[in-house]
Amino acid sequence: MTAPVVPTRTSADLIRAEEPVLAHNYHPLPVVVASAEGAWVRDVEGRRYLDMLAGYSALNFGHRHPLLIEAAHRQLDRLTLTSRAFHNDRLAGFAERLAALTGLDMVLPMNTGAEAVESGIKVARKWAYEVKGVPADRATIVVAADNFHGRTTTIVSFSTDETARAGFGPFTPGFRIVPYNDLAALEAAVDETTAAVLIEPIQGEAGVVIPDDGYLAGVRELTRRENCLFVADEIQSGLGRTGRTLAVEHEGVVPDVLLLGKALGGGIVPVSAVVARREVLSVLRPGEHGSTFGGNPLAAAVGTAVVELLETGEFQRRATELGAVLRDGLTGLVGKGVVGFRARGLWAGVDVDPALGTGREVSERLMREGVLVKDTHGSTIRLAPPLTITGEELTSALATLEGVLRRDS
Ligand code: IF1
Repeated sequence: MTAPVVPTRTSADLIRAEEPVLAHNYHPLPVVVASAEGAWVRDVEGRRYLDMLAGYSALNFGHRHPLLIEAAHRQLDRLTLTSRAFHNDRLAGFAERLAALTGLDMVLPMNTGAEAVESGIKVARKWAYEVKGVPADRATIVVAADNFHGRTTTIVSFSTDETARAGFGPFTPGFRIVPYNDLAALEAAVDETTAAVLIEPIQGEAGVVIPDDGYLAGVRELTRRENCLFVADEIQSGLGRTGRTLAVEHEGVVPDVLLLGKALGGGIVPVSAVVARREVLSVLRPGEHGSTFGGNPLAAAVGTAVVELLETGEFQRRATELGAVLRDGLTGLVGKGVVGFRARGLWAGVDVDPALGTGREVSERLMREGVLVKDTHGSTIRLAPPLTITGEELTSALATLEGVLRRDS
């Protein structure tokens, strides 16, 4: 008795099938990806698209980088999970290589970016009570308006995006919000209760907002002077995206606490980490924090392979060199449908003339032309291709963008 031939469901079938059974917390573009390699994905019908989003920078090394897939396969055939109730033979190597890559001392391995942010908040508060001497439960953390640090209840407690907050209260106290890129406002908000300043070195979701030169150095100097922690959320800006291993390197700044995620897992498994000075992470003692999957051997094996890729400097160089192509291409589009852009390395927020459509409408037009991007807010689209993209692929994507922005399209 041969199994009945079930026709493979089309993209349209699969999109329809999701509707009654999948929570509607996203409004995806109408493309159903079935396979991918490098900077290219294919939908169910075999159509190819150039991926200019790269999983919001989780795919810095492209889809299924061979060295990362090999590391994953090798580990899958040996050991995948032990919990931290026992040691495993991959974690020490991962922590050593990641600490060395970042110039900091200790690693707290977690899974998602939000978990790294939450862990960073807990550690900063504990440091404030035990090291700085802030009275119990009085610690404050200063954050920037228009921030994006994840979706947990505590994290949206300090979001300024009503869509991310509405309906999820009551909220976690202890956070002060100041305008981004404003050192005077930051100075006014920091006082003897301040445990940390938590900021993105470049604000991703806000539309790739790059602070003035000197802002990050100013935050570093202020937090040192006021004896509070500089916590840099590099979950999206880090790991090669801006042309350096970390975006803070553009100002020669070393934070006290670094939050990493997304590309740290190579686009294969969720891997995140809090990396910090010894004095900070030493406040954690057994039983005070943890995670079932944090530091698991599969994550550590893939994370180690990611660090090895970054140690070569190849991806940082590519992001710098191709970032110049991106910047030049976007400069050429100003006045031709682009009203402005911000770019660093292979990362750009492109403000499209609203008369030509919303970011979503431009994203849909690009999709129909075989290029995948994601809008952020209003008429801004984000460009963040894999750092493995070729110059020809990047130039082709820019030409496609120029085409869809022509009024006649
Ligand atoms: C979604 C946005 C980007 C992040 C920074 C922490 C996290 C993120 C700087 C949390 C995650 C993701 C979340 C994802 C889409 C994407 C995103 F549009 F939501 F805002 F990239 F800009 N810090 N960003 O960018 O990491 O827990 O997701 O692993 O929620 O739709 P996570």
